[in-house]
Amino acid sequence: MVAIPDTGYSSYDENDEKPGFFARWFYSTNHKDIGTLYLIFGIISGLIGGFLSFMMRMELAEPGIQIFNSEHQYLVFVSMHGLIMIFFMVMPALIGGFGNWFVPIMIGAPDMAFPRMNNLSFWLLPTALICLLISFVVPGAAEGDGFGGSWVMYPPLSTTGSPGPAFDFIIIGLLAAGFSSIFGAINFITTILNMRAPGMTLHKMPLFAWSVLVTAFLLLLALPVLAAALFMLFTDRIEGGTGFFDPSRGGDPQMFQHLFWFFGHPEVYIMILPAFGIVSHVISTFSKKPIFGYLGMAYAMVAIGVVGFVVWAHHMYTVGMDVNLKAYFLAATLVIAVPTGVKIFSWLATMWGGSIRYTIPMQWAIAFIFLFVVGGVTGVMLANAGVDTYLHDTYYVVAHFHYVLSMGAVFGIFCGFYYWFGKMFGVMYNKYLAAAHFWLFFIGVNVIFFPQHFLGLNGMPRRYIDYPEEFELWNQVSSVGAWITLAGVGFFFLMLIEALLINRKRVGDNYWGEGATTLEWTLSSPPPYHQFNTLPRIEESDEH
Ligand code: HAS
Ligand code: CU
Repeated sequence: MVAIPDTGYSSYDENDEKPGFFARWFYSTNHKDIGTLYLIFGIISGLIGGFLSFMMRMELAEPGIQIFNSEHQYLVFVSMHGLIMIFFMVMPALIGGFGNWFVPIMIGAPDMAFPRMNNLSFWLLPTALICLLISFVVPGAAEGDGFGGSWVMYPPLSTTGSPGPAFDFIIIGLLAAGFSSIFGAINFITTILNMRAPGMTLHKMPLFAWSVLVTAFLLLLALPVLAAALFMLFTDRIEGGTGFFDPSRGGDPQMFQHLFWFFGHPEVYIMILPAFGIVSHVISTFSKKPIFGYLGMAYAMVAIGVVGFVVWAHHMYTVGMDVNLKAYFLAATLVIAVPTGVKIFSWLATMWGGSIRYTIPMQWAIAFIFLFVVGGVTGVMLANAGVDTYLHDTYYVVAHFHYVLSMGAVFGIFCGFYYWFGKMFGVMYNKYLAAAHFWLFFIGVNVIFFPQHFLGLNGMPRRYIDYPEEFELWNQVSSVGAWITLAGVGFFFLMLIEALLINRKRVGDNYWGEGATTLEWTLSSPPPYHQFNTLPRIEESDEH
């Protein structure tokens, strides 16, 4: 990585004109404003998605049906929780939020390459979310409103199984969200490949910018496949339309699963790679050491991205595929543990012998490493086709992916948020409120999801509103975890209110001190509205 150059990059430009409120936030072309919009949007979606999951946990706190009107309604909540958390919370926060805010600054660019397309990328998302929310209240199945076929949207649940407009709204919403991401990916790739400051070679570029570059390529290659699959569902659903996935008309429902997971597996790395990038910065800053194995870290992400495209059928071991094909997908999937291991051990090596400070972002980063490894090794277990025949569609899978998402991607988001909070908003949070948020959240999510491993191993299937009494204990524990997590979320909002509205304690440019060495720390906190006027020159440095 580079040493901080002395360039006058941070000089505040008096003539820097900000547009009025409406133009600033609605016609916005400024990468920092758009980043802020994405973060606010992510928080709102997180509240909606979180509410849905809390209701599910309350329903499952005891056997029987207590909260929901019907099984279908429960399945609608499951489906919408998944879709909203993935497309409207994690992706907007990590890529749209932090990506927009910090990639241009870190590579020394004046803004994103296509600022107006950036505005379009953002505003497609609220549009998409509204479509999804409409689907809640319009007919979706014989049993009631909404779509209950889960985020994977397999036919025939999503074709003949979901008559009525609810699922059509989901298709339109996801197409809009998909185009938003494709435009964003084009923007990031162009910006990073063409607009780096003089001297900022790819091999000096900070790891967060690397992570967004790799993620953008995954988005660009994976999302069109999802768009195609959704469009095929759309035409299959039309009366007298196509029969791509309908055996009675020469189609094949399994084909949809291939298309979906060709997108779906890269999608899970889309959600984790930017978190890897953030954690690398935080670990390095608070160990006061350059990241261990910088180039290995960058190319490990490239390797995860490439191999991530050829493992998709590990989600489909139970469809009756040929044993040799299973053996191939098994082996390919295991290979991903290698570059991921490179990352884990490089973070540990960065901390090793470092001068470690347990700040709030560092706590999130260390917790991230621990929890991601737990989620990663259960993934390796599931990758074994024989084992997965037993565990597929049980709570074991639910535990796996929440360890890598609710505790991987989401911890990455909070890690970045607390790291850059002062930089983005110019004020510092109260560290006791932030610590309460961290500990309640950390304990809460573990209490929710660790027992789900036991439930899964004992054979409790996922996507059911009710269960036999033998599963009661761990379900109760899991639901208690939901309350603890909710308390943690409460402290998150207290922290926000205290920092942004009440105390407004100003911070300096480089408030983490030595150790924080990427370009955003040469700018004032918050940075000038535009960094058009002075481009930094990146000095040669062999530190890494
Ligand atoms: Fe996964 C299902 C396998 C990573 C997300 N995953 C899901 C689903 C989601 C998801 C959302 O092969 C459910 C989708 C649905 O709704 O049906 N996953 C893996 C593997 C990895 C992995 C091998 N997943 C992720 C990440 C996600 C994510 C990252 C999001 C952020 N996953 C699966 C499989 C299924 C699956 C099956 C389908 C199951 C089914 O039946 O439906 C790897 O990328 C993880 C690598 C990380 C590590 C930890 C650090 C590495 C170290 C190096 C040494 C470790 C070794 C392993 C040598 C491995 C420290 C030792 C092994 C031991 C058992 C001790
Ligand atoms: Cu996968």
